[in-house]
Amino acid sequence: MIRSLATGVLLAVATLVPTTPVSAAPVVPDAPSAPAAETPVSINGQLRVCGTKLCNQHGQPVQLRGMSTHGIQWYSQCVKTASLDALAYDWNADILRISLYVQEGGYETDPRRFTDMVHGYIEEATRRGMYALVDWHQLDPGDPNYNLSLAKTFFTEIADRHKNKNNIIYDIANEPNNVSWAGIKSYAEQMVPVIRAKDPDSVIFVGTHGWASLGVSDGRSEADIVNNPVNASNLMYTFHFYAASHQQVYFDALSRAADKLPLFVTEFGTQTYTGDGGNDFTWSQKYLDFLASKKIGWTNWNFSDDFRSGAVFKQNVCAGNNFTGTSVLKPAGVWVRDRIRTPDNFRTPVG
Ligand code: IDC
Repeated sequence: MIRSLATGVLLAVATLVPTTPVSAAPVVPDAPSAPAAETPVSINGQLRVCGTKLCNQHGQPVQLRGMSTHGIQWYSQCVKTASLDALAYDWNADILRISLYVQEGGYETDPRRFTDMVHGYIEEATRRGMYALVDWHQLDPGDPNYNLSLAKTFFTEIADRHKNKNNIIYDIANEPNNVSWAGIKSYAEQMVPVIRAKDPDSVIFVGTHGWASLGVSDGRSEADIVNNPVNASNLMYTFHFYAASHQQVYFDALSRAADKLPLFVTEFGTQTYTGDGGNDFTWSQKYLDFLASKKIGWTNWNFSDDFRSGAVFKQNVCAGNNFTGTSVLKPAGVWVRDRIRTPDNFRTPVG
């Protein structure tokens, strides 16, 4: 990623950060005399959808790369000062996906508490110059309309509180399943105006049918969306893949859709769709090369120390305060950290 360094002072700050004992203080001192270090948000500013791409404040397509939290009702211990410092300054991530489950002990059990957690994580991402992707992680039941009134309440408050920030992206449905594309479209057309009433220039994501497979897992395809898109601007459709399970079939859908629909990969794993099992780094690399070539952004599942192979940290790492380097990582974590760390080319216009 960037944080290209304009001065020796900034170079010193940046080189020290990963090895300095973690503190709660902002890494970049708030000193008006010193130029601010560059961050993904300071370079790119407010994003907007332009054609099928996500563009920065200068109208240039950008690819954002980062991590998704695990469900914050389970793994909030992995989302703290030291781990977020590692994500921003050691992994050099551009974006943090904040995964708010609705069911399974999530939002519906205590809306106030979970909304406040999301507010807090947004502030932490913002402080570190990362984009904050607010993920309404509906999953079971799969029809997002089931949670419509909860979603309206939640997003109204989130959008109202953070409308003056330039780094918020709203994902209104993680993985719709057992619901038709028409049902998702109807949900989206009710939710988009709710968010835009508070935050008019925001980018909004919506999950696609068949667990964000562009319909493939339902025996459908991206044609459902292409022929009947959500009636809203500044909107992207999400696609998820788990490389060891999905291989060629999902890859083909992704490649067909990439030039037709604005896409963002809000979840992927190098293993199977259980988030566990062996890694298929060959297929994973093939997907990531394709996403890079199309400047399609992604967040990997997930930034936790869950026992599964797709949780990047070894078990019990989150109990401590050391999250930097590779010794704390499982193989999937080592692999994805390397791929997030490769430099961004935010300043390189594409044709
Ligand atoms: C998994 C979690 C696991 C949890 C399960 C059910 O890793 O701890 O018990 O969800 O909630 C998805 C989902 C995501 C899944 C992930 C891995 O969006 O919630 O996480 N996955 O199975 N889609 C495809 C894979």
